[in-house]
Amino acid sequence: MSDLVLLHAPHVYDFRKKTILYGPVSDLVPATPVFEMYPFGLTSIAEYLERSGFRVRIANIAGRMLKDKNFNVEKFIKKLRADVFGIDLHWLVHAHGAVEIARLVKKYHPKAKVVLGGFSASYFYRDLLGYPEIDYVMRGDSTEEPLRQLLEVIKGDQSVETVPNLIWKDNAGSIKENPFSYVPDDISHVMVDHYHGVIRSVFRHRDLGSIIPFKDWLRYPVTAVFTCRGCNHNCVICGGSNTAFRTFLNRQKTVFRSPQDIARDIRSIGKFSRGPIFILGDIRQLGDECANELLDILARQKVKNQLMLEVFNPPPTDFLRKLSRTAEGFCLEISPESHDSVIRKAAGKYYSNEEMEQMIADTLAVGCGRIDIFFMVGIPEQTPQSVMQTVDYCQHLLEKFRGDKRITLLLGPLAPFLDPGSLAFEQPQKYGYKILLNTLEEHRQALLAPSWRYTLNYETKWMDRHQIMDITYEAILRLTRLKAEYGLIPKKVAEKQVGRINTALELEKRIGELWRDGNHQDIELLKPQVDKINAMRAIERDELELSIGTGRLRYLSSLWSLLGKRN
Ligand code: B12
Repeated sequence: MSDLVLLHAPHVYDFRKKTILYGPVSDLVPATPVFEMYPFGLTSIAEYLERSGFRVRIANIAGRMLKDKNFNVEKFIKKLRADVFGIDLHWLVHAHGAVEIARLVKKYHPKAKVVLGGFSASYFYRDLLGYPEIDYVMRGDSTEEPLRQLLEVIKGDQSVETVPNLIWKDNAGSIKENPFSYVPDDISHVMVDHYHGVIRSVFRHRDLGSIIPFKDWLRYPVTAVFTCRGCNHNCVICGGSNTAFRTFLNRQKTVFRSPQDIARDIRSIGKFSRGPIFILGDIRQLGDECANELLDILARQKVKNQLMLEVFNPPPTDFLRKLSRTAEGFCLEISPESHDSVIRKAAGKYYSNEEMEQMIADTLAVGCGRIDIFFMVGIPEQTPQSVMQTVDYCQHLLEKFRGDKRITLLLGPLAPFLDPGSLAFEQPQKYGYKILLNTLEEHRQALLAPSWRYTLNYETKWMDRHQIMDITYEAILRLTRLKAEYGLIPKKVAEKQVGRINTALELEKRIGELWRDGNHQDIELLKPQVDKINAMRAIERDELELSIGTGRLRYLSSLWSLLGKRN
């Protein structure tokens, strides 16, 4: 029996039975288009509550469904025993799945309470309480302590009206909003030992499958380390921007973890994994002093895992030099979004191509392992022509840096949803957007559409959703050919990707015709072809993986440290 079971739903339930051409919506993240990755915060919640004396279990339903096509979700949920079930609706892409999983929980456990949380739940909290199977929504980016209080009052049969950040229904069914008052400006009490917490849970429940964060994780065990909650920047399309945090998560100030805590996480991961570690959030946001301190500690720690770092703008040469001394073969990620600095500025990023190219030159010169450069389709002021010019610019970069194999150029669509809470979503006219879906239910239904083109929740003044889809495919096609031309990817692999995209385009066309005619039955007949295309792996996924050799996970070592022999 658990006090709390945390469930992660697939984007759509049951995706295995639906005919949906997903498109390149998740090609630039480690998860598949089912978005099986659960919010990392679930591990933080679980560890904090366990430390407070509660028994918590995480079950990645989406992951289990992906791994085993016969996995019986209802049977699995029926067997679970808990007073409270938590379901994340962090990413809006889970709008359909999260509510459907809540329904199944209530079907088999009518007396248990169902609580939803995460960024999208915090945004759509009123909509959520309209579904009878959802009892509570817990708002905020830091729910560990409010959840502890919720479990406490439920156990003691007391009223929930004292629990901060909670939205609930009283006996008459009217919605009650407790004060949104728990927004900590110090988070040193959480994420203290969450990596080992996860491993302990695997042993306790003898259930590795439910905890794996994404489908390919055992083969490619990349882990993440968080540096902050909140953000100092205001990218127009981002639902995790400074303004979004202020407005919907009530966080007025970004809270940073200390260099010591970040370094402790990295050390802790090194005990069970040799896989790459992604340090999330530009460490320069911590301030120069703290960023330097972190690098000094890491240098002393002699980190063996390859480190990946993201930067929000080009860092100075000194920083890169120091980084290379600390983290040999590090990987750097930057997202200029467009080649055009005017468009980049309209998206909320303020640096020139000269600055970026200087950074690329410096990063290569100091001996980085790789530099990833991300461009996006669907940003303000961007036309189809401009997207293709971005590919021209990629060619310019490959020319300038003589096809250096350490440069990875990536392009993807802003899809399937423009983030709720982002400036563009909240003030569409100002930023040239047209919002096509507003309520949670509209988003839920759109996720069931047979192609990602009809799922998109936005258009821009410069591109409608058909153009966004068409130009994305065209640009990826050309970029793929370009990479093959410069020897960045093998010709055979490029041909396979070109074949995959061309087949996807044919299917898109057929689905479009049938959809317009209202012939939904014939769309169903395309399921085998659609499933085949969905299952083909995009080349970008391979490009984004770092080589990690053998001995990636050191299970025995982690078991050893759990037994207390080593620490
Ligand atoms: C790191 C990150 C990622 C990582 C994932 C890490 C992970 N597994 O959590 C990667 C790069 C893989 C990623 C992918 C995606 N991301 Co992202 N990501 C972020 C980022 C930059 C930081 C998140 C963070 O720091 N979390 C801190 C951890 C510790 O806390 P947490 O997980 O949020 O959990 C806390 C609360 O949210 C809450 N909570 C969460 N779940 C639950 C559940 C319950 C029951 C309760 C009560 C509470 C609760 O309590 C937790 C603990 O306090 C944010 C932007 C930002 N500044 O926050 C975007 C962000 C969350 N991502 C976003 C998006 C859109 C995506 C993608 C859909 C993009 C795409 N199309 O591929 C995918 C989804 C992948 C998937 N699910 O399979 C949007 C979400 C907008 C929205 N409302 O939908 C954000 C806001 C901004 C952005 N555009 O990047 N992302």
